[in-house]
Amino acid sequence: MRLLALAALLLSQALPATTGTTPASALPVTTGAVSAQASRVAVGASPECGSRDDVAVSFLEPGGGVYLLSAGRFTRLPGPAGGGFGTALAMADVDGDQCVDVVVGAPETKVAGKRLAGAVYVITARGTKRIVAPRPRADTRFGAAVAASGGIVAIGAPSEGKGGAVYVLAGGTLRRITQDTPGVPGNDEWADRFGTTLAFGPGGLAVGAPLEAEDGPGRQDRARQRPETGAVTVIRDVTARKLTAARLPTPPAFSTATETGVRCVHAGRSLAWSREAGLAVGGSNCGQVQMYGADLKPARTLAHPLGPYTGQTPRLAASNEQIAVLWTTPNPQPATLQTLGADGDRHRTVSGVRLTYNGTRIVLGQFGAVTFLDTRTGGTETIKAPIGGGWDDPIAG
Ligand SMILES: [Ca+2]
Ligand SMILES: [Ca+2]
Ligand SMILES: [Ca+2]
Repeated sequence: MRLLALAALLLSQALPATTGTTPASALPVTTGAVSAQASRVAVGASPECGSRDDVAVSFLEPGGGVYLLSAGRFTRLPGPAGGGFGTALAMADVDGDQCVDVVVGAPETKVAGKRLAGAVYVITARGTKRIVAPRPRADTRFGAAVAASGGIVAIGAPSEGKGGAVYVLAGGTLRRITQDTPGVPGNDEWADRFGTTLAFGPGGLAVGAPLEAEDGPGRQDRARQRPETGAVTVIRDVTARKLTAARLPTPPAFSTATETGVRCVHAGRSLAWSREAGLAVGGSNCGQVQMYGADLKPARTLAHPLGPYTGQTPRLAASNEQIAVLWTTPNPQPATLQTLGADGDRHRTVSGVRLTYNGTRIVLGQFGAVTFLDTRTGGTETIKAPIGGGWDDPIAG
């Protein structure tokens, strides 16, 4: 992965407002400047971008912020204080300059007087672009999830409207997608939380709706009696004029209770999608992850090596070649890291609560430190965080 030049982040210039034609299904992007304090510095030629691997780490405590960890050093990224800035993170080359950019969700941001309307910041070498919903509304939590692939940014607003929405930023336009959008299966029902999780992969964009109830066709807005099975929808091409999408088959353990009486709920609470290793869907309450193949049919089911820990949602990450599952316990340390790749499964005992891939390394975030694990050699390197941080701060690489 070619990565963002550290110095480039210190630019405070905002990008010009995006212009261009607006398809009928799209809405114009709202832009605005972020109050970055740093002055302009020489960026130099773009070869700097590819010289080292960077990771974005959030510290959600008051006075925290989002930091770029580059060559063992943390540098704070420009951004507002508060507003949940850093609740969600993604890294990709959004503006196409060959340097990886950082996408930061701030779902608690007040926008136009609307509390918890939410905002997303795209931080590039040229500056920062702020994105908000075209019609900001209170309590929608725009930016609670973000994902990025190439020049496309997906933004979850899981509390918007009835069942939640996903916005797709591509080519300067912002497109709103719900379960009622033509081509998307299912119904936009109350509190589905569509857009809670997002993952781009070889087959499109996977969207988690972990509070979806498995209650048959039609709307069940008023009589919600079925368990919250959760659902994952794959939208094949989010830029297509007419969308096509499929809902993943419900994992078996989410439809019926196991012999111990445990039933999984909230499929799609965690998501990761690898080009080679498949699509991984995590739920709650039973310690299971369901894998899906390239055909989106169920493949393997993975189980927590220490048993069905109630309340623990397996954390997931993907590289092109591997899926990583972080099985946590209530303790909360240590955890078991399971990796799935062409050379089979591996289990390792680690300290970590969040994880991401950075090339062939897995990056584990925990209280006060970040650990790099080389998946080929098993070697680790732990770097102390600049501030204490919390147990569950987001990380992206
Ligand atoms: Ca870029
Ligand atoms: Ca639904
Ligand atoms: Ca339903």
